[in-house]
Amino acid sequence: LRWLTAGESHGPALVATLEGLPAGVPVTTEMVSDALARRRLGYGRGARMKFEQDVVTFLGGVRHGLTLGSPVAIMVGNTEWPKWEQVMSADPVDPEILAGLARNEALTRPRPGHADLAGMQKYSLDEARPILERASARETAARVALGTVARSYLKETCGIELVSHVVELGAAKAPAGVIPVAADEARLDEDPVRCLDADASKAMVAEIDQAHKDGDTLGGVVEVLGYGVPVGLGSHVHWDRRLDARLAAALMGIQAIKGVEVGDGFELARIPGSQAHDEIVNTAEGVRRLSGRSGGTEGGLSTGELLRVRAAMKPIATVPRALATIDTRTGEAAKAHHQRSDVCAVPAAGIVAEAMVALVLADAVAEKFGGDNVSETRRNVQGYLEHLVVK
Ligand code: EPS
Repeated sequence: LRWLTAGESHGPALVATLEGLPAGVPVTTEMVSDALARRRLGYGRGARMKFEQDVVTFLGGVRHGLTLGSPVAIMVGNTEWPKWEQVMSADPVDPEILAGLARNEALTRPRPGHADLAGMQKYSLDEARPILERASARETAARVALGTVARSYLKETCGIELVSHVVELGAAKAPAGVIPVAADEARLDEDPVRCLDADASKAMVAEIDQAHKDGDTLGGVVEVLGYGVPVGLGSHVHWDRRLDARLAAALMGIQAIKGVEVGDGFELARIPGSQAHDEIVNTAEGVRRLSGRSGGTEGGLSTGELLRVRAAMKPIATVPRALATIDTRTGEAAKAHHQRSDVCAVPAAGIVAEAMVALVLADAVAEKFGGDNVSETRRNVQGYLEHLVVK
């Protein structure tokens, strides 16, 4: 698969293209809109989430609800655009008009934790606007749009289902061992922080309320679970073909993610080998692992067990109680610029993480099973599973 997104946070739209999926994958505007609405959920988001809408338009690759096998192109319009039409205009704008716009004020007090300063230095810019517009997590809307197509492909060809939940938010933690199934999705989406445990959810909401009062922001940890992932996606033969490496890169590529774990991750480093691995047994349903510590990958290959990955998000870097920085015009000490921000976007990060996992798995499924129509891919999956040397 090949996929790309383009677009700035306050530009007219985000666009995303995805190439390499077969014909016959069910996808509709409604499916993508619903996925984008899920990304906007979550307690602690800022004002923009309330008034902006994600307007979805398919520009190519889909006809009458099914992919054509040609590149899929999706546009997600920013309803905020009219306010930014001049500031973010592609064509030159009269400098006198720009000078009169408060919105166009040069951003010369780079925010610690953002791409602002290093971006200005690298791209030789005298203000941070051109950097933060693209670095913004607004771009994740485009990834969620593509993730919807990838998910539908996974479900149609392999019966794979993904679900995500919040396991930590600030200092609040969900109890260990709470593992949602796909049928829990509606319940998770109804929870303000997408956490299954009611007490932990309350504690997380209280964390966000406190951070809001303190003029602060919060991060957390999300977990994505993949049900029905067949054995043998990815490969042990080379580092960049390893499924765990591909998942880690994809999750780390989400804005503000600073850590990734596969299965029990860092915890495995702290226990002896006799307790760290998943022993193999034969059961009535065939060969199985007795536990799920590996997160469903061994040696860079999927094992056929539950896929389980986690991503740690740092607190939003636009902190209302602004952090120390410099004014790049004068070099003098200053407070970082702040217009508005989310207190916490961890619940949304779970939805984005689902999309990234879906895109990685779709890539691995397409690579292993090929096919130009979903029915052909499905036959290839079934034939492979029927002929496994050990079942
Ligand atoms: C973002 C800052 C906020 C968020 C935005 C991401 O936007 P603004 O600065 O315009 O208030 O609302 O997220 C989205 C618009 C979105 O759709 O997720 C940032 O700097 O990353």
